[in-house]
Amino acid sequence: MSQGPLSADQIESHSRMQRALLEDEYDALRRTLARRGVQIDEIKERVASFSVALPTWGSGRGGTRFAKFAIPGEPTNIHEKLEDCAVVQQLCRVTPRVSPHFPWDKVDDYAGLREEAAALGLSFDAVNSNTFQDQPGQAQTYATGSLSSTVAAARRQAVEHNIECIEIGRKLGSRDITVWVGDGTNFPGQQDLGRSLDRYLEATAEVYAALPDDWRMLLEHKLYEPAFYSTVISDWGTSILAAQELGPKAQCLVDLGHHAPTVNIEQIVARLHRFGKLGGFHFNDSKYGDDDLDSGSINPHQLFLVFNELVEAQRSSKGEFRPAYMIDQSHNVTDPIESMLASAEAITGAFAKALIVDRDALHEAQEANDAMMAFQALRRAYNVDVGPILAMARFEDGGAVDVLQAYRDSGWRTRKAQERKPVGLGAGIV
Ligand SMILES: [Mn+2]
Repeated sequence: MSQGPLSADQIESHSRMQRALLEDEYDALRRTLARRGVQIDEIKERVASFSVALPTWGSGRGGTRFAKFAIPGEPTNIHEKLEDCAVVQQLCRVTPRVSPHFPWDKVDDYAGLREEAAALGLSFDAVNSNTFQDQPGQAQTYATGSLSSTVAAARRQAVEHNIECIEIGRKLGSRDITVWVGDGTNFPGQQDLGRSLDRYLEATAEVYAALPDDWRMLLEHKLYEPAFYSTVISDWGTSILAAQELGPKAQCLVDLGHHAPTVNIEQIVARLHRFGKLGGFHFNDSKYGDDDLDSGSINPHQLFLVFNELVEAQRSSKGEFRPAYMIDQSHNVTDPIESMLASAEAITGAFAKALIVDRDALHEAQEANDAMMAFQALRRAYNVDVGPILAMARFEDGGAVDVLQAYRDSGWRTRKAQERKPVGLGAGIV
């Protein structure tokens, strides 16, 4: 195992104190689940092999467009972000990959960065391009859009940036590029709704043509923000049509928060899978129209229902089933490491609950049109406290039984506050 940033001895001694209680709870749950014909060790093994990527930008404090409140010791560059992601991985054991964002995470030596990550126990997941903001010295502005801009030179620049991200990703060992554009309009009539999509498709096809054979392009849709009247890739319908037109290496990425309120997102997962276009999922939560709150903090039941569809999708998968899972949220008021730890726990917990669902009972009730018993098959699994399964899987892999307490006791942030330079005042989204 690679050396994590925290003391392994300290984590182990921390977990040792809780071991007796954990074993007692795990055995009690073993008996409960066995009565339902569920073998707890099988669930634990599936949980142990589950993983979700961390976004490099998630390790820093985010903000709204009004303000960002930095905390002492937060990371200031990709090297420090990797360190913090490694702390999360060392404690929770389900986040072994990081998803970088360019140009935010640009360095001169990507082979070196890959080695640096490996030494911390991390590898790289999907690369993310950024054509939703201008960078210092950039020739063209994205004020009129990027891949769909009416300005040919801006489209060209956006295409070249995406191709550069693919090249960087190859050096980092990535196999996916996630493309989200902020393109859209704020006024009816501002742009032609048909022609803007044409321009997007034409430009994106050039990026698609640059994909290596074993790569995927993940199209991420978003209903609104930063554009407030229309966005070019607004919903899963537009996304799947674009992915179908681009080709088999283009798939759709569903961000939990990128839909109109009350949209049935688990159904979107099922639909995309049906047509072989489910490429990935970004986890977060929302209360109103945002996509920034911590996973499972507002609607854990929805998270469970999403995983119920993902488990169904995996069971009915015809080929390789490897959706790119990533946490994508903005940590505005917490220590980002704590939010990522708690979110990883919530996401893995929803997955574990979905695994506990009695699929035979569910499918039988569905076939018999027994609505109540079908619902109860889900409800019975949702009501299980899977905490001991997650903790046992972590513990057996050298992680912490109580991730938040172990993190706080490590004094990591206090130490980093003395070592790292202050981030300073700032504004803006993550
Ligand atoms: Mn996202």
